[in-house]
Amino acid sequence: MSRTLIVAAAQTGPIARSESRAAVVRRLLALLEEAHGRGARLVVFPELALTTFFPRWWMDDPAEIDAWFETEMPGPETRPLFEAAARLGVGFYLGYAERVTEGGRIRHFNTAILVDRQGRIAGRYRKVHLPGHSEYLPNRPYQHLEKKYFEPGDLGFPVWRVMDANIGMCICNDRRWPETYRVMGLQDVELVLVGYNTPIPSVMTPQYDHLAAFHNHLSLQAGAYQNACFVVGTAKAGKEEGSDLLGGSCIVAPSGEIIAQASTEDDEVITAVCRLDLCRINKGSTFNFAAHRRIEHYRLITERTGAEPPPAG
Ligand code: CDT
Repeated sequence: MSRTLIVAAAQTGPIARSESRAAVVRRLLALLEEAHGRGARLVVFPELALTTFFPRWWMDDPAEIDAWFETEMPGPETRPLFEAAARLGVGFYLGYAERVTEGGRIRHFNTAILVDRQGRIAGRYRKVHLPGHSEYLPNRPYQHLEKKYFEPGDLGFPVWRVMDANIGMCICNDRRWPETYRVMGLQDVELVLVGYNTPIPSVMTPQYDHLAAFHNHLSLQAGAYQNACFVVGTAKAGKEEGSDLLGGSCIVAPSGEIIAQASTEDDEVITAVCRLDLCRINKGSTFNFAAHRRIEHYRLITERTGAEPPPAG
């Protein structure tokens, strides 16, 4: 029997610094209800979906920093999302800043959770590829301080069997790295969920600002095609606290084709009917890993982090 899942990307427009968690959750609830009304059974919200993209600001005061983080999930402000998931029978992906005490120490992660249709947390992912910098950069319109406020994720790239599908998660900059998708591809992933905040101008590569939308779709489409899976990319978009955030939320098929795309930089729901068995076309042919991968030639990928030129000839 063919498996079909209607999936939604619930893009948000900008979130103001002053906007309360309760107000943001009301916006997310409206998007969840709209997605449900359009038949969606899984909704993908952005990275750091509960607040403005706070890594753009330098902060020293630990209390000021911690105010951006959630210490419980669900907490009092986010519980209505979980209740709506259970009431409507709609799962969701939610990105947020996670502050947790583990092994006797306080830890900060850029995290996403997968909530199932019963309103239970079925999966947790912590962002592995943190972009930006940890020191203050002068003469910039804003900072990108993810390396200051978060530590790299420690959970790898798991894939969960939920909602009758193999589902994996990653966050924003992770989508630019082929390793992200391939580790999930090796767990037979069928649906990769990604939330993002992509500031323009980029602190890292202002030379490529005019290509930001192209590089976003290039990465999502390549990940989907090369691993024969659907990819759902959801932006926080628009002008947020003076900083432009890329939109372009989209849903990509295992063929690499974009099958739904946002047309605004505001709160917007897009949906697509995902026939999960389409993943089997390339999982059983061009990208049949068991038949074609040559891992004896891939050792450098896990043995070497940075590029080294060949010895001079
Ligand atoms: N949030 C996030 O990961 N943004 C990065 C911007 C990188 S430039 C410092 C992205 O890949 O979109």
